[in-house]
Amino acid sequence: MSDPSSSRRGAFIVFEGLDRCGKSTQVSKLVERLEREGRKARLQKFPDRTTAIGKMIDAYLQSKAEMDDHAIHLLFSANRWECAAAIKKDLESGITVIADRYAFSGIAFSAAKGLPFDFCLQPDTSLPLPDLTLYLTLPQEVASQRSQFGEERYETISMQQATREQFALVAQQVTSRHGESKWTQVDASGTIEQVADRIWGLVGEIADGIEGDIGRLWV
Ligand code: Z5A
Ligand code: MG
Repeated sequence: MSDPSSSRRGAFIVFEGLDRCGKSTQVSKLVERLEREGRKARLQKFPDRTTAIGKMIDAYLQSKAEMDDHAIHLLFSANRWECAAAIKKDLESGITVIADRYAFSGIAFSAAKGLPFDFCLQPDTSLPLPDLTLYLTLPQEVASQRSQFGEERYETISMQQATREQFALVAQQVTSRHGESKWTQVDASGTIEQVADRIWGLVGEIADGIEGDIGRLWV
């Protein structure tokens, strides 16, 4: 465990992946495990449906409201920006922040709908840069059989396939601009415990804190 008097900041770890691959389950498991080991950790879900912007996003996702594709894309980004200062503050005070989706979902889902990739990338420029993104992968047939798949907008096989292709382009952008260590693909098949152990092995030392400043996304 890290020396509490050290000047290390908390790590920013993001979970990404297609629907029902187990992100929310694994984010909770990781936060619990870090806390059990005496480290401070906080979960940050995106979209954060509790804010005023988040409520508009929630209505859109549940098909209770319609919105222009560009407008909803910008709202997803605005929802991250309204949480950015709190994320930075926590990282600086030594808390590990674990995000359940982030800007990478924003790009992949909107680009899959047909918006230009560069337009999708721009609004999140300069947000806190994740120190590690864990991209969970699971065969579509397994994900589709999990509970509640198909209840919200985007939860169709064709949309998931298009989004998978866009996530591959997002991964290229992250690794070429920020380095190979920033994006790691994780096999999300197996039991919840097996996946959690796999993830624990990948998180490794960064859970003890990070030396150096928080980076800026795409900068
Ligand atoms: N979206 C966007 O367009 N733009 C953006 O900028 C952002 C998001 C941030 C809602 O996201 C939608 O918003 C999403 C992307 C879009 N659209 N789609 N499609 P969300 O994060 O709120 O979605 P969600 O409702 O949380 O679902 P999810 O994230 O897709 O699911 P998950 O978190 O990956 O899976 P889970 O909830 O952990 O697990 C699903 C079920 O499987 C559950 O019953 C678990 O108990 C079970 N499970 C989990 N792991 C296992 C294992 N290993 N074995 C067996 N069963 C398991
Ligand atoms: Mg989830």
